[in-house]
Amino acid sequence: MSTSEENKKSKDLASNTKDGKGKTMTTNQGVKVNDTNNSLKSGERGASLLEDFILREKITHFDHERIPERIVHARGSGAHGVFELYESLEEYTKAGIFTDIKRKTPVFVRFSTVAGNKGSADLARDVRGFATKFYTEEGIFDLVGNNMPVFFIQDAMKFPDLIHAVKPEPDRDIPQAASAHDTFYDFVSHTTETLHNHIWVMSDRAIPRSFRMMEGFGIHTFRLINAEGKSHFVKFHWKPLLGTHSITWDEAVKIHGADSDFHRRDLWEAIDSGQFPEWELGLQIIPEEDEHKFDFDILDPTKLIPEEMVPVQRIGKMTLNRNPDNFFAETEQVAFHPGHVVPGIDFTNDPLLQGRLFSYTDTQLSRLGSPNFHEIPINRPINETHNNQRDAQMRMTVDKGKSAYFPNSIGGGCPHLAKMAQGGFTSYEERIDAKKIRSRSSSFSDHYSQPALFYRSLTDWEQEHVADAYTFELGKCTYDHIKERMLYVIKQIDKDLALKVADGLGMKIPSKIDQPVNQAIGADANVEEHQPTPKKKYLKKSAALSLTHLNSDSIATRKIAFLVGDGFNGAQVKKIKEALVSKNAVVHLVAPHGGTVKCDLGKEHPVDVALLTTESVLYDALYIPGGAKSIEALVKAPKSVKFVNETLKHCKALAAEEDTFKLLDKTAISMFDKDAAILIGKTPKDFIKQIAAHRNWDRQPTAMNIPV
Ligand code: HDE
Repeated sequence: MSTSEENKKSKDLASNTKDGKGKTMTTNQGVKVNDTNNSLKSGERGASLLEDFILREKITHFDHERIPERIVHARGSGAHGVFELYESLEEYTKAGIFTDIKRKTPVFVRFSTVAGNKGSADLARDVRGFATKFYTEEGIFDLVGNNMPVFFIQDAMKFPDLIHAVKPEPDRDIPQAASAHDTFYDFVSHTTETLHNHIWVMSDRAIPRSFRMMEGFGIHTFRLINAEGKSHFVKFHWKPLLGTHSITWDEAVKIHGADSDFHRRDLWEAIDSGQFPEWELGLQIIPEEDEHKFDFDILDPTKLIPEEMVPVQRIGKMTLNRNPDNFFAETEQVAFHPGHVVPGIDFTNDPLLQGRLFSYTDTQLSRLGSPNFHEIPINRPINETHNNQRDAQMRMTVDKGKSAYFPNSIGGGCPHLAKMAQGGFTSYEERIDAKKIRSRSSSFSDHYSQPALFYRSLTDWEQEHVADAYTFELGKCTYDHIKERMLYVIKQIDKDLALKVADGLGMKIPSKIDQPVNQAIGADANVEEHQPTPKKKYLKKSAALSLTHLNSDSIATRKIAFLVGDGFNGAQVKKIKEALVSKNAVVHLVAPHGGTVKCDLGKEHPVDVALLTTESVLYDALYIPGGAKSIEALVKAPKSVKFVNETLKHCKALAAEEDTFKLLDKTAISMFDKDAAILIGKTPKDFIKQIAAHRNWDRQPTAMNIPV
């Protein structure tokens, strides 16, 4: 049975899917069309006639093809899939997706960047959205998360300020999809609650190798409610089975030019080739009684719960196994909402989550144009829906009957209310006894302990990348007072980090700054007063915060370039290629010219891509087979030296045969201890091990000095 046959949502979408193959062209009114190339005119060279309904329909539809792009997360890529549960969580929740292990719940996932426009480059330094729509038998559950476990702000009221600060500056509309500019750092330096999410953005998490190799987080604390009505707090995590991997900033900048659709293409090609990306869903479950046992407030979305304090239980697996049929109909029109929950899942009072519960319907009204957006095929649930909501623009459903109100007798009292036994939604009866107040809880005021924990938990090379990122971003700012404020607040996270950044900027860290450090929580509030001094250190390090924590020895879908010229050693290429392809890696023959390339056995091989039209940054590893003539040809193609040097600079796996030194001697290889930098004449097994490790960061100190 094919994937789409067994997936209830794919079956449901099929009723709205059209294919024009073998069909006659018609107007939207069903009239057959004989000519779609010429408008109706008064004579061959005469004026066009208004009565031409075929022209009018074609142009009118075209004129209205665009809808407003998402105000944030405009750039995105989606895929269909399925979620399967490992074991029932009945003890904690009555939600069918978390209790019925026989189900294959259809999902649609959309990954995105946040700040850039719809056509912006994929490799911007940015948070990634990771939004999952579960089409459950009890209705839609949307888990609308990010690839970082915390958010910039604590209260929804600050969201427009945050986004206005990071988006292009309003007078000149630059920079596109970049946080490295004055308005963003003006905001961040005045709003210290941002610093935790911000340091994640300075880390390599903000430049993932692939959507398929990043974690996802629900961020807010939610509730699970069991059949007895008992609540547990929960945090949601997605753990990628390919491990977590990132690229370097130098690669990101170059990928912008070489292939600005890098992540979109990567996701599409992996699914298209049958290499389905997989994530395990992990839960951190916290009993109600433990709400106040932490050194931070679990309702504060700028805080994570270290996995060492509450372990992540992996409860099921999501597999993305089908590309969309139509980008607009599916990926663009999909409408997520953190308020789409099913019985067994409920909200907490996290003030950011509460604000989101309003925003997501509101935004669909301007983006999709009608409260009937739930009828768009990608958005409609797989179970039946019935209520007395009626009409509005683009209503698709033909509701029968006279009564559109409740209670009624004319309609036999229908649709009738779900009794509890039939699984109706009942909100968790949280006890509330409080004064109405516009303020921020002082339990949210510790803004430095967790960014410090994050930085302490990184490896040396990760820390180095963080320092470089701060230096780059602040280096792009033009106001000195903004940079000084930033240096001051970075010092509160980690003094050595601030010193490195100050050094890179050629500035000094000020010992104090004029205005209160946090103006965001209220005009007269100085959050410094609430800061724990020294910073809290409930954990020395949290291993789970480093990218190195989630490893995989798989090289599936890794792209490996074979640099070849005419006369390459055919036997060597065959052996290495077979070994890599058997592990589901993707091998490309990259040659100084297009067409075909001849090996020393006289056989012609199709060139996958000519050197001129590709770049090393699009690959995960490089192999150079022997063959005197081939090496001669590569030496004559100067881009091959750049290709090798960049592979070295970005600390990627590099294997070559003994007789390739005529080329290698022209590269930066002499800067390294050769055995550490390159595998010469080694077995495919060694190469595979290095590719799986993703990068050899021990090379980094020397690699930084390669001038490419
Ligand atoms: Fe969103 N966010 N957000 N956000 N968000 C949107 O909804 C908003 C927040 C996230 O692929 C918008 O349909 C407010 C946190 C993702 O379609 C909008 C606040 C998290 C996506 C909106 C937040 C997210 C969005 C724009 C603060 C991680 C893309 C288009 C109160 C947990 C979903 C849309 C997709 C999209 C508002 C904060 C994740 C405007 C007001 C925290 C992944 O409604």
